[in-house]
Amino acid sequence: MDGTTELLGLAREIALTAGELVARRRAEGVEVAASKSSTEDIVTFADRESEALIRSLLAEARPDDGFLGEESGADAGSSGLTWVVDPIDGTVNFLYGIPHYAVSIAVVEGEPEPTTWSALAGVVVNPASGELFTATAGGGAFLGDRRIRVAPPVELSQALVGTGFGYLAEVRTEQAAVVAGLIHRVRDIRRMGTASLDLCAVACGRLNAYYERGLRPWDHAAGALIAAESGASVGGLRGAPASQAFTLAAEPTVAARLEEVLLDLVG
Ligand code: LIP
Repeated sequence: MDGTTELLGLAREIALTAGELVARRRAEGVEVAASKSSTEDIVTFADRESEALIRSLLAEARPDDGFLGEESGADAGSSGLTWVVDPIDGTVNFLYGIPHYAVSIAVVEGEPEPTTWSALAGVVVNPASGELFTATAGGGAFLGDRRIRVAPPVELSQALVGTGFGYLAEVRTEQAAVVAGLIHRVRDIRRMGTASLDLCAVACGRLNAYYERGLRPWDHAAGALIAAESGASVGGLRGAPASQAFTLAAEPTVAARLEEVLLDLVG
């Protein structure tokens, strides 16, 4: 068993354990702990509890690795590997009881910077549905035990496109203007609220494309690897890597067609 397979096994085990906790807390009722960048950008007690659990299990199993989490920040390690964690991606869906949120865990090599890291393994689990998406670098992408592939190319007018919006009203207004310029050019738009699951949706053909501006590293670390391993093109605009500036995932032909329109709309 090579190191990447072992890393995936650990990520899978910990994501499932955290997912069980998250599902339990949802059933018990969810309380907001605080707001962050805006009143809409909330963190629940379950977010914090899930990340603390993940962080402690990783520290026990891999004490020399680094950690980068949405709620508790970063610790550099000495091994050259960093675990990038979103303890509950889709927090607003989780708060409202919309069964579309995820625990996302990735392990990357190099600096914990999306534009330079090499993702080695990633896991995205939806505690509400039980769906578990996984991938290792060069090992393919899976939903459960089933290998998943990006949907075949389609004309842009037939593409079902996912996207998301930021927590600042003025940013959402700009993002909505892009959607307004795009929506008549594609089959339809889906805003499902969880970047990691949107990337996994591209990986298994439930979306033809997904794009978003403003994602944080933990939002896309695992989902981007899963999408790339499914055969999707994953990156930013103009050949840049996926980052907070822009993330676009789609079958390569669809990605090129969508990027051309997006470049006109975002400038
Ligand atoms: C969410 C992302 C989603 C984005 C939301 C939010 P969070 O992450 O997964 O794609 O549109 O605004 O950023 O905050 O729930 O971890």
